[in-house]
Amino acid sequence: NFKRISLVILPISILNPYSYGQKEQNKSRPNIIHIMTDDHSFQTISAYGHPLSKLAPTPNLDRLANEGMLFQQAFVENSLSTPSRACLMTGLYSHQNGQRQLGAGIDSTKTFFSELLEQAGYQTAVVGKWHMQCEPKGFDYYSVLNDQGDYYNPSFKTKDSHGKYIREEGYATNLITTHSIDFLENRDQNKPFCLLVHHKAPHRNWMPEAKYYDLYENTEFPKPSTFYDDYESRCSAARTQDMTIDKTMTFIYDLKLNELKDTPPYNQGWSDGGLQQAMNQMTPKQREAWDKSYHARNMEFINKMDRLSENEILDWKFQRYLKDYLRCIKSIDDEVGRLLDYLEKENLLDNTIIVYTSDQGFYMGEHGWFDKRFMYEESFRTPLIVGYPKAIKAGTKTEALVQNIDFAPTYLSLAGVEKPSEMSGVSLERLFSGKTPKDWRKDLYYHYYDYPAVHNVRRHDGVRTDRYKLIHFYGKGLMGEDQDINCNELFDLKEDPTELNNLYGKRGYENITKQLQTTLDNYRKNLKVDEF
Ligand code: SGN
Ligand code: CA
Repeated sequence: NFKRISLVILPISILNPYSYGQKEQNKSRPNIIHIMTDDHSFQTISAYGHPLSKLAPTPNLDRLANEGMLFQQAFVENSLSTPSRACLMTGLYSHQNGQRQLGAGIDSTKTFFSELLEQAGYQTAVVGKWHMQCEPKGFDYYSVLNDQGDYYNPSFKTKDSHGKYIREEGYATNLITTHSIDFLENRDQNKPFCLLVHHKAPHRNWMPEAKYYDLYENTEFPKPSTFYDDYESRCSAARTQDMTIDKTMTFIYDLKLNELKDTPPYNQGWSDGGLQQAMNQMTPKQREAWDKSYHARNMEFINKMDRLSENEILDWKFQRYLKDYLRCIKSIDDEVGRLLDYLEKENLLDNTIIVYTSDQGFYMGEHGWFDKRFMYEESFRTPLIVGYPKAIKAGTKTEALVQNIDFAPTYLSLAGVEKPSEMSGVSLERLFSGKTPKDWRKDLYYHYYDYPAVHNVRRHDGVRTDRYKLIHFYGKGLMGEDQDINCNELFDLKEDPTELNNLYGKRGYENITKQLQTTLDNYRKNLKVDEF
């Protein structure tokens, strides 16, 4: 062991100004905590100031933002779970790391930043959702969920469980936090650590924790201004998706009307068995608590359902969706608070960088939708809050364009490890002062590939600058009535922040279109993108 450590430490001590011994060096290298939720929209974090979050505040996330830095233009490269996780681990775009689609692809021969940190003497761990179709790589400790994981009594696989998933009693958000704190309690205190806390919540089907079943029950959440979008002026992709609250969201699985489980046509949805399965997995006590809150209100709606107009039903669906989603967020916020309190108690806050983000954004009814995938703002963007008192002043905000391929380079540079030359992302450390360097990137590249697939979102790539966005939808129509598509959208985000007005091909936009097309062409060429 000694041999391995000394071999690897040598080049680092050359890079590192603190060459006065391993122990001292470990004190100066920061600990890293990367908290990543699943599908958390920036609209539902009060630090971002969206009207929704005023009704459902997130005090602990706000505390992190107030004491640290709020990124107001943070994005993903491919708005989906496993692709986003592959970007995180490798610092590479999807076509470079292989994970283009949800269900397959990761090129596990690519270097994960966790491997480099481990080699550099960090103690590394991942807890919660891993999801990629490869074993966690570069971790001293892991405790990961089976695939998407379950909200109630989920199963975890650890390094010691020999490939077996073992069920644990409790609620996912709490268990993931508890395992994270357990790792910290039992860590080797002579080493810096890097801990990835990957929550399952608030992923579909948004099952809250018992103490919050009744929270927001009397709150009326405002609908976004684009809720009744008719997709006029957009490419056909916006119309042919399958992710509306109106048509796609199901009464049983998504909206928890378990009482309809034997009632056609409500019980014909492909996913509705999912609620049964989740409820069967509850202990009798958990089940009792669930029914105590949900049964009466479910019946109240079911009994009047036939008399309600389509619009009234849609209103009810929206409110039920928002309530359950935001209840899940409340637990996330509590548990981030619990972790922060632990770090404070252990005097770890000063020398730990704490990052809060999501694997992508989510639609809270914008354009009539839930889910993600599109390059439109709500799913392209992701929340990003960074606390790091050593380098970041309290209350800093930045508008710099950043992307999830930047995490790996950031963590490596914080640890004093040189970034492998093939990594596409760049370290965010240069932004911590709050000033954006003149040579910071001026645009971002996006590419979504998961079609044909659930939710029926067409393949597309595109670029975004501070102000404009160009999207190109492409590919053969392979589902239902889908046509082959080759269609562009251009948005002026300053004049049209909700992206309703496609300016592509309109008079007066020739120059900006040309500029953006050149930027897009350059990305495709330089990154060797092989389909578009
Ligand atoms: C599941 C969900 C989808 C969701 C994908 C991807 N269906 O398939 O609604 O888009 O995950 O989500 S469900 O019926 O199983 O809930 S991701 O966050 O993992 O990318
Ligand atoms: Ca996700």
